[in-house]
Amino acid sequence: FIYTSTFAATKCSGVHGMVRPLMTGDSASPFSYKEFIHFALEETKKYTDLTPSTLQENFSCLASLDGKTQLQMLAFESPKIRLLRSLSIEGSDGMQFKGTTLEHANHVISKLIRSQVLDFAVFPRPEFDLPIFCANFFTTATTNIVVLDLNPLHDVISQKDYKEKYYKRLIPHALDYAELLPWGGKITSESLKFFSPIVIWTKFSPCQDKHHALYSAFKDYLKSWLKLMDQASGETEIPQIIINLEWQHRYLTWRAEKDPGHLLLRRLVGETLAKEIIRGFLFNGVDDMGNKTFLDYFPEYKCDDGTINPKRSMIGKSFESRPWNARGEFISNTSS
Ligand code: BLA
Repeated sequence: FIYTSTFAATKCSGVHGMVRPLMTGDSASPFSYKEFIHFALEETKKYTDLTPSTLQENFSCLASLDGKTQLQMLAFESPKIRLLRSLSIEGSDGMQFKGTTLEHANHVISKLIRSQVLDFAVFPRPEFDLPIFCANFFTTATTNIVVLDLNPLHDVISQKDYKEKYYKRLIPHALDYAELLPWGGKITSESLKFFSPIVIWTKFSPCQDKHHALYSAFKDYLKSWLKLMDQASGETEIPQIIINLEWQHRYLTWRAEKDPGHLLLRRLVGETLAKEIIRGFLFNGVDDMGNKTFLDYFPEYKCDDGTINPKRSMIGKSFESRPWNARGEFISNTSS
């Protein structure tokens, strides 16, 4: 349905379901996330048959309003995977954004020289309480912002059995990355509840070593997720399936409303198309997996007039250092 958009973003000649080279001039880019996507698809195919999702027909490849950025979207499903989807964005020199009134947007956007974005996620079907695979990498010439995690479907702070089930064996492994990809500092406090004890949250200036470490971590985390998926047997009890469904819907609802990338996406493709990409593609399911609204799940964002507070965070940023210890225990925000 994106082609009916009133906005000027145009479809480009991407090959259906394929990752293909992007942009003129991108040969000089320091790196690309294409190899990450290629690896992810090939590795996943070792474990399961991937069928192109119907979303693939609606969303595939777009050029941004400025014509200098390309958005590439891929979507698949499998017997245990409700949706595996990827959005990658590659920008070129001189990418321009016009007409913004938001100073912050201008600040962020002014740094978007040769930017690369990867938003890669795998959502299990509701019969499974598997974590959600989540890789969000935002890269400019000067900065990398990275979140790589198996986002827990259930609360890992209060539900010890869930934490044991999926993370216990992975925790020592995750610590191996802590040196090269250290904790990225204070973070939107609400996000923490969506992260697991093995989350890699980091920021760094681009360099080959870091990029290499990130690629290794991405491969390791995806392999770990695929092994968990392989071993998982689907829930047959309806009440448990409903609980899984609701928690996945809650997660989608959070991200569809408050993900930090939305502002940039809106600047790139316009308000209407960004909304379609966010609700119809990236967080597909938000409009049909449950009836609850954002404010049902997160009432603290309710304004006096009943609207959603546009602030990303009500609590503010905290967690200066990693709030999980080496045993994967949550050590609160004592150091925040
Ligand atoms: C910044 N992205 C961030 C930050 C986090 C995340 C934690 C740091 C700012 C903060 O503290 O919130 C990522 N946050 C997540 C994820 C979850 C979460 C994955 O709660 C999951 C539950 N990032 C993208 C895409 C774009 C993008 C697709 O994934 C752009 C199209 C951009 N992320 C982006 C930008 C920033 C950012 C521009 C800096 C913006 C800012 O700090 O305001």
